[in-house]
Amino acid sequence: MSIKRALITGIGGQDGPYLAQHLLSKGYEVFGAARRGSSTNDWRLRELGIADQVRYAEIELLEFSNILSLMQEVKPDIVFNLAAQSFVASSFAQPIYTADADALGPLRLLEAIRSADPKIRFYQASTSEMFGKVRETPQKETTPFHPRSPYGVAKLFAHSAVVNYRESYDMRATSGILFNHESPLRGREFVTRKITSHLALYKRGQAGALTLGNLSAQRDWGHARDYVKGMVMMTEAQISDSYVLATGKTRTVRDFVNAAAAALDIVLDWNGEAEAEKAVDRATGKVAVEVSPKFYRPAEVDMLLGDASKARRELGWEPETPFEKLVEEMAHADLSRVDRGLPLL
Ligand code: NAP
Ligand code: G4F
Repeated sequence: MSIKRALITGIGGQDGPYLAQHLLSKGYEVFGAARRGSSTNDWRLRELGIADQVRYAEIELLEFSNILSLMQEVKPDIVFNLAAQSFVASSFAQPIYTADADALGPLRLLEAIRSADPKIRFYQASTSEMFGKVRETPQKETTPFHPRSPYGVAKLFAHSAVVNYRESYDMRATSGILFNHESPLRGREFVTRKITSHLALYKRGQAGALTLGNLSAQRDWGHARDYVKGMVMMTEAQISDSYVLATGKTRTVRDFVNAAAAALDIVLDWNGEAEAEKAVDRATGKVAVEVSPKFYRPAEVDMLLGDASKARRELGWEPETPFEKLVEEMAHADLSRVDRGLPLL
């Protein structure tokens, strides 16, 4: 294998540490790039026990000179661009910042690579959010895009830029169109971890009812640990291309709540519809889950369901973790954190 030095942007997020762990296990040297904050955000790398095995660098997606000097100093063989303002709901409140980071950020990286060393391989974290108001089901690489959020619009620009740089400059740039992937390292603002962390606190009497938005939204949820393997397969392939990674199964937010509650031995009885829908805890008769329009989005992606047969056929990638195992792992990890008195980060 010729590729040895990998640079991961967004190392402090959910996927960065799993990717770093996988690359380290394959013998890569890993540089993790994060933006400067007022404190170090390395709890996920510490949870995986790899904080000392990653070399650190600073990156700000809005700053071209910083990105160019990073390429010149680190001299990576491959760059995985995972950094992004990745929370869809926030992109409605911060559309211009989101476009700068998520659309122009990857473009800055591509330009810096073209200038520093066009042989550097590039992976862009594209997303099923680009399918938005879906034109066909299941969604695959050839499905037309119809983004429904400033985040989806920005990511579609970046995805198109990757294709364009591949075609224009023969660059080894690849785009992974990943459907939702979750884990115990997921940020608490995303619905899955919001559910598991809140229900763990609820189970121990440390929280009241969980308030959610659209319970009927459907997502194709897989495990982040499986998806980072697909990222590496894409970049090690002979030909750079775009690939969908997905499980091929879709579930509602309500299904996720039920699975997480079951993993924590909470039995829920649902009643009502839309904003009046509620889940009552059978053991206590109290409301455990309720709905607030505060968490609705100006435009919703109602249903995502991916077809990863191209990745299966050309890369040999398969998702390994079933939905129930994913939810159980997340719920048990959060309950264990609560029981150990750890802050839920
Ligand atoms: P995440 O947990 O939100 O991590 C994103 C990272 O990007 C964070 O560490 C964040 O740093 C960093 N970042 C944000 N703005 C930045 C900026 N201006 N400059 C430098 N760094 C910045 O996301 P994830 O779940 O790991 O996802 C990784 C990538 O895959 C993202 O690009 C996401 O959009 C994409 N994606 C994710 C999924 C999914 O289901 N997880 C699916 C499809 C695509 P701070 O810690 O400082 O905020
Ligand atoms: O967990 P979510 O915030 O994830 P969303 O919007 O699907 O985006 C995630 O997946 C994308 C891939 O398709 C990534 F590109 C993106 O970066 C991110 O990782 O919301 C999932 C669904 C939505 O339909 C939302 O309306 O859950 C619904 N929902 C219902 N109640 C909620 C809530 N979402 C959040 N965050 N919080 C709620 O209370």
